[in-house]
Amino acid sequence: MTQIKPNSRRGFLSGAGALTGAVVAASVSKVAMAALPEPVLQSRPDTMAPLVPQTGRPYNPVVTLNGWTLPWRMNNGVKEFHLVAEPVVREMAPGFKAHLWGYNGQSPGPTIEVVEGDRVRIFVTNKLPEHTSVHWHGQRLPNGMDGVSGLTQKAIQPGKTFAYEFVARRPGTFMYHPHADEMTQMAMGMMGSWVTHPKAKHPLIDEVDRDFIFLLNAYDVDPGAYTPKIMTMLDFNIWSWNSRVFPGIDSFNVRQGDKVRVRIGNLTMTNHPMHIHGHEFMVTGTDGGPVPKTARWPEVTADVAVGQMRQLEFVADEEGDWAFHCHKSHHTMNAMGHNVPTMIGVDHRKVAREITRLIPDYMVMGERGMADMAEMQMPLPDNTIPMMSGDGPFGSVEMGGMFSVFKVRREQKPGDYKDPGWFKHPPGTVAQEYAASMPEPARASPQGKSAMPAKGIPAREVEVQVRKPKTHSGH
Ligand SMILES: [Cu+2]
Repeated sequence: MTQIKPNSRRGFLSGAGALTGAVVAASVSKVAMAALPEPVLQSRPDTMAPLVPQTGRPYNPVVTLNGWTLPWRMNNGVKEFHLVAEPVVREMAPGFKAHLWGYNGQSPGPTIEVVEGDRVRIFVTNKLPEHTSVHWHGQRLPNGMDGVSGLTQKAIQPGKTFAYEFVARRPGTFMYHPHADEMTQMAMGMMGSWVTHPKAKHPLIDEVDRDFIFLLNAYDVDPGAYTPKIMTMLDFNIWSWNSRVFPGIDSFNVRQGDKVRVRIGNLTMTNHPMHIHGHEFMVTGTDGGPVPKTARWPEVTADVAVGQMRQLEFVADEEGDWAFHCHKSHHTMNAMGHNVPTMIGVDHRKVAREITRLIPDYMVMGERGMADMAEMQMPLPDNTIPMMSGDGPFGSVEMGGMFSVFKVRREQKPGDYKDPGWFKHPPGTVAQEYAASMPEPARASPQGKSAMPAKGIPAREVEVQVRKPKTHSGH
């Protein structure tokens, strides 16, 4: 077994726990596997404790959102990792499991963390039903280690193990994914994060108190189904962070005053404007390297385009529960049909009565907006996550998908990643119903009481109705 050592800060994440033991597939030759580092598998989707390095150069480890870091074996100065590409069952939220492909028991695969200058050897065993390869996105490496099947190497056939070896030359934020039948394999969840820590103090890479990493990914899973549709190009319905959706995504729990870094990579088919509440951040780096200080500017939303990575950094100096989400409102929703007409303002009681004669369970949706949907417990097919859910201290949050919360607390201990629960707002600091009597508002009068007198124009109400032109097929 490799050095999976629970470190001194264990137990601080909800469910932080043991990495499960190694399993070697029967389809892969036992003799061939004997010399390899035993693959470490993970069966749970919880955010695991950061893996404090036991060998090699020290560094401040990252925390993988709803994920974990892969332990390594030191072999004559080379860090050896073992990735196993295989079908996995991923709990995307409590009550919703997807049959994906991933690495070492999970999708995404484990995060790989190394130090600038490390020589790295990664064994990749293929337990998928088809060939694969691994591309090390963003790395400087010998061309033959780049992982593009057909171009720089032969594909890894089922049952075979390949070795990749290179020196991690550039510090920064990277990812890995197949470069073989990519459309299928990424739509099925094959991807993982990679961090190369600087070997010494770096003028453009600050030391931080909390360092989080995750990938944006998307799936198209029919309600009640378990396997994503791989032919979908744009109309995905499950928008996830590290193959989890709200309310299944863990919160980012930090201490007030902490310097926080969030590393985000995008392997979906569209861009995601990532937005934080209550704070401003700087984009301090991309998968191309650290951003020069003179080229940084403050933002509260940073777009992460397809195939890009961004490092957001800020000082978490405002206490509270701060939303952190993709700003595309459809990406903070879970699976549901999009072909629902807008019913706001339509009184369809009469027509509903008619329909109920034919379909007894017919339900009217959305005549006052869609917010009711969050609280309404509609019967759903098995293995389906509601469109929006998640109860906060004041009611339903009416969100799904790419949404989580930064919990900034004064009393959070350094290095403690435990969920502190909901924020207790100081008295008098929560928006609430205004109960006092309201003064008569001052309004402009057409009679010109306070402003310029209107000359000879009688006051009358004008209502404008906007109607969309009718569209017919063929026009
Ligand atoms: Cu988005």
